[in-house]
Amino acid sequence: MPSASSGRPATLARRGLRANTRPLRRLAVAAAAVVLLALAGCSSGGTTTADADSIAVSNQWIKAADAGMSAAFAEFTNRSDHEIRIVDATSPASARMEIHELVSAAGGTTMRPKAGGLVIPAHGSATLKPGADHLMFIDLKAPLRTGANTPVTVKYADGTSTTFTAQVRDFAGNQENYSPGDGSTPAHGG
Ligand SMILES: [Cu+2]
Repeated sequence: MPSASSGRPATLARRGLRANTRPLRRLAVAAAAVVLLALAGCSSGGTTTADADSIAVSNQWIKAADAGMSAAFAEFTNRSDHEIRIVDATSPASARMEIHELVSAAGGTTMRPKAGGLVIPAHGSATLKPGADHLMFIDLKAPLRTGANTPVTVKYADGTSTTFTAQVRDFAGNQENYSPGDGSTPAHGG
């Protein structure tokens, strides 16, 4: 009954769709959904490639230690076109790990947690080495013996992570940074 629904402008449109245009409309809706999915896929692919997929780890090794603290070193190469940050590290070898940097202080060089984590520049690399940035093992659960292999996991700002295995090596240099003799915990800075 046209009179019953004459007050609603939508009636005409609805009636029109009721004919043979309905399959077309359904097709249009499906097509729009596909376009939206494509757009979503496009934008996520272009801007949020997992950090872990953009980082390569090389030259990794760990300083041998009997107890307490030690350090892991490595080179992280970023093949993406955006900066990537390592914000955390863990290993079964120690209770926890910290990302450290060295700073000059009144009493000499000391180390402290690196604010904001370790930045790996776009199309660049970050090198962790004795006397510079490093991943610190805190409270070793067992001695790190020369030749053993220990896994280390680094977590990126986007929540993805990379686990690499590093070999324990003897290293006599740069003992001053975390020598147990000079009150390592206070110097450590937390
Ligand atoms: Cu340290």
